Amino acid sequence: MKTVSADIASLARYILSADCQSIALLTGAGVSVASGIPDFRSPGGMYDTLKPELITCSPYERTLMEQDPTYVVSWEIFAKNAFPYLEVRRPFILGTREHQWKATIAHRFAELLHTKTKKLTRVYTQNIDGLDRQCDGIPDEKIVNVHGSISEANCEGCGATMEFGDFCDEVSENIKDIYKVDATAPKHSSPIVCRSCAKPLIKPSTVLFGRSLPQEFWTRAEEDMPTLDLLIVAGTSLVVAPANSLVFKANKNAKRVVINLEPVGAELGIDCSSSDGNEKKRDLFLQGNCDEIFLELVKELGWLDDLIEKTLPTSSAKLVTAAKTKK
Ligand code: CNA
Repeated sequence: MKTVSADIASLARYILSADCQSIALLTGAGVSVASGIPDFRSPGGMYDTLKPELITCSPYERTLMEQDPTYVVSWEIFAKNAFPYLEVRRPFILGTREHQWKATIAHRFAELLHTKTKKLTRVYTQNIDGLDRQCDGIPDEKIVNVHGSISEANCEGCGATMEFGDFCDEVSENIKDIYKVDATAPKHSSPIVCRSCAKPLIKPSTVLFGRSLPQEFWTRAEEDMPTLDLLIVAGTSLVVAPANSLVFKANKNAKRVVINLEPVGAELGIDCSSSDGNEKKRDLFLQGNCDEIFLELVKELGWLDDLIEKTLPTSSAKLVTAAKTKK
């Protein structure tokens, strides 16, 4: 059986080969975990740590969230009560204003892919943290924010936008801190109303469960998937539709690589079994931590010196320094 290192080496050869001209990434919360932002579904992730008993809501809404934590980010609850979403997301919103999180090795891999090879067709990110856009080397149009962005705010009712800094001030002054880290937060939450329609439906411009994806997702997928040579799926449980549909929208000749802590996508037709040295197998599963696997891949591609430690989160920077020292 071949090792993960051998599989990474063969992936690097494929990326650099003439057969591979168009590469897309479908990323999820796992690529940002190294920056300090937890994912949804892992132990210690948002669903695991959700405490419905602390949230401002009705007993019925609390029961819904206890039964299924995805309700906290659903349109079904938000339309009636914006507090569960805003209270749970308060630290993420305010931390984004403070530029608290840095792009990881996975994000920098996408940037290097573009600057070094020009083969990066698109990054489809399900993440809302904006870390892809910290990578100045990736042109804006190469990034599709499939589920929107936390660093912009708009009204779910009338669509009016609110300046992000103003929105953050309102969150800071009106929304209680259920995590008990901000002593200046109010004890009780009060509504943030839209300055245009006066409804309490202002929130970050993210896509709630039950709402439509941006048109850009459909247009770009239709453009990109028929001619794709490689789809790299990283740090996602692949359970959220329709973002996960890219794995079967990619044309049949496109190779698919999954980089994740655990096998994912079996029900979508992804084969995460071992490649056993068969380079012709369509799907390749590289099991492990995104930072570590992408670092190995960057090394194989000969781009290690292009990773700049000061741009990375501390833990990622340490990995890079150790790899450079070993060279
Ligand atoms: P998810 O369902 O929480 O799945 C994350 C996946 O990544 C799991 O399969 C984990 O095993 C895996 N994983 C976690 N850490 C690592 C790691 N270090 N290395 C490799 N794999 C890892 O999250 P998805 O992204 O699949 O779900 C889509 C949701 C999550 C989107 O709507 C996002 O907006 C939402 N989300 C975004 C962020 C963010 O913007 N950073 C954070 C949390 C959730």
